[in-house]
Amino acid sequence: MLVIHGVTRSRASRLIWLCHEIGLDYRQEPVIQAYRLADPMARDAPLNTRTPAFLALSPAGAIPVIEDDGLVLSESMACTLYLARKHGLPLGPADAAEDALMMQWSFFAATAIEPDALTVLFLGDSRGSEDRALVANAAERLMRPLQVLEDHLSRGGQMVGNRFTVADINVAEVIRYAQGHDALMARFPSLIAWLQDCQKRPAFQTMWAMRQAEPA
Ligand SMILES: N[C@@H](CCC(=O)N[C@@H](CS)C(=O)NCC(=O)O)C(=O)O
Repeated sequence: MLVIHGVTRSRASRLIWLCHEIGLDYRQEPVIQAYRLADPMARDAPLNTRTPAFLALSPAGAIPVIEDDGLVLSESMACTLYLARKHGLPLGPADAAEDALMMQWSFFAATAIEPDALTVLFLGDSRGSEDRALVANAAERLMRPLQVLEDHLSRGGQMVGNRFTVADINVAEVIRYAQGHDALMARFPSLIAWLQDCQKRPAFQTMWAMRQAEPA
């Protein structure tokens, strides 16, 4: 059976959402981020990203990691793209061209959007003037890539193939990090409508309930 290492309050959320879309059985090992623990090396510390047994699986010390039929794989989007391709339509690609487009949009989200979107997520509620400047700069840099998504979604409605796919999951989970910045998101009506549709899906709701059930 597929094993997902990582708590749901992490990028493992992408994999969990995908598994529930596909109806794929999995076992979750709740490895937690070391930075969320006071002493990750303490004897009674929960399994975390600095635990030697986990580092043996993932030398980079990052979640999520999957084990599937002897394959050990890290990088959340490599995992979602692999699982979607393995389990096929409709979440996975119909052909090489769709596969390429799914990778294109996933890499675009991970490289052009995710770092600044995470700044918005982590510092968005901060009152400090330095943090507010960082958020303002991040929001400014996000304008261009978000406009690319806005233009794309206003033409087709979905990321790839006029249907909901792994590309929607990968991109939606990145955009979620910036979703709380109302002034930014209000500029992109097609993007926000698409995101809301993605998040209404039962599989997303299942993943979200799992996340909320975990300690913050
Ligand atoms: N690009 C990687 C990033 C992985 C990553 O940074 N994961 C975070 C949690 S979402 C982590 O494990 N941090 C561990 C730590 O800082 O201790 C991916 O998409 O999987």
